[in-house]
Amino acid sequence: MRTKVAIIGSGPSGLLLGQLLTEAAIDNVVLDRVGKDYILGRVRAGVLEEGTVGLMDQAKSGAHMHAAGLPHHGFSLAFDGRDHRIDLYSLTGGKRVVVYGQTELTRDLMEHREASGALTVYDAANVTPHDFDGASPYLTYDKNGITHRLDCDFIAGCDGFHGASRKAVPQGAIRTFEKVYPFGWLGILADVAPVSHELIYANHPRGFALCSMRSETRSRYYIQCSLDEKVEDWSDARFWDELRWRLPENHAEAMVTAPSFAKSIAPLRSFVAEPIRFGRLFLVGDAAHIVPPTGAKGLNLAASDVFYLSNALIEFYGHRSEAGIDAYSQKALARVWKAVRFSWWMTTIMHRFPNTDDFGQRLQEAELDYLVQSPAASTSLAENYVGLPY
Ligand code: FAS
Ligand code: PHB
Repeated sequence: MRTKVAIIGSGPSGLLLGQLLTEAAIDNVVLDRVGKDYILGRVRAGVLEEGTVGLMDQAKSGAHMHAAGLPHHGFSLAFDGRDHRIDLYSLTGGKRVVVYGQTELTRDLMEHREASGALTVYDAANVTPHDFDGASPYLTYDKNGITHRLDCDFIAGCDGFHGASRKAVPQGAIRTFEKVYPFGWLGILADVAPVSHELIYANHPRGFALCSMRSETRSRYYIQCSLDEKVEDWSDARFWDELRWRLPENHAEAMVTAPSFAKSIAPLRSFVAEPIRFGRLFLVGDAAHIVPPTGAKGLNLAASDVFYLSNALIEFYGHRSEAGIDAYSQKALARVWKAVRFSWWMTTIMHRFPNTDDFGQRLQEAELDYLVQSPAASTSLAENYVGLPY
């Protein structure tokens, strides 16, 4: 079998890239090691930058996002027992974010891909990139007991942090940067009205908390937890009590609870691989970088990588120019590192670190005070949160 672009991974990166290439009449095949239901069973991101919204429209997959997504013009930082609203819309000259679950976005892309007739191979085992340092790369994979070969011009490694693509790159050709945080996020979903119509990021002596949502009837809540916590040790009652402790009184009292589902603990890390182009192989999204979810950047960085790579491939097939391909790694990583910085910074000011001394704690408090009292500081937060330009 042959295609122009072989895409490993049917998550947001792979599906969005596949749709943009299909819209540009560039043949592509997406392969994933699991099935659709497993992918749609993962609960992850919830906030889309305008750039991501625009790419969903360009992929002709944005209708449900516009119908069900919630445009948000601001969010609150809660500390010292009260809220401090960050007015994204005013501070950025009219920009906003859209609250829409990654699960729904992935489902929209899957449905539009199916309708387009483009090929997706699910349950493809042992997907392995070959000869990507030459002009005739190919993939092999196992399915139904048979080993298949897929010849292609390019391979897009959209297979996430634990995927095969980055591992296929020779050790000496890649450099990685990593920071692991000494805590995780315990998250739940509950079919109950959110405690506030906007997101609340809370810094409390007991730890960080985040009040988010998926719709006006489905809430998404997180609390910072230690890395040795186990989901089974967290009953709903214990979770709701801890969340209330960490919020200002008005929210704690107003909170409506309901049985939770999708309760899980996610570790937090910052990770970047450099470069992210190796001959005819490109790393995209979580295969190339990971950020702590505090700044809501993970999914949105996957989208900006796809923006750069899809334009580069469209330019190659349209004008036989390799300029975009040659610039992909440098352009994508320049934006990635700014988002890595922002996500690290927001994580350091909003979480309680186990070894922070009194001096460090006062610094964090001063940073928060400065942040909400200085228009310049709030503007910097706002422009990073809505998403820096591509
Ligand atoms: P993904 O990991 O989503 O998709 C990779 C795909 O490749 C998967 O379907 C996988 O099955 C497939 N794959 C892997 N190895 C393969 C192989 N060898 N062969 C074939 N297929 C293979 N971001 C936010 O912005 N906000 C959040 O709140 C947030 N929460 C998160 C919580 C968790 C637990 C995790 C893990 C991530 C979270 N993220 C969050 C980040 C997340 O949204 C990612 O940025 C996003 O999923 C990136 O999309 P992809 O790059 O497509 O990678
Ligand atoms: C979410 O709704 O899952 C979410 C929102 C904002 C974040 C992280 C996660 O910063």
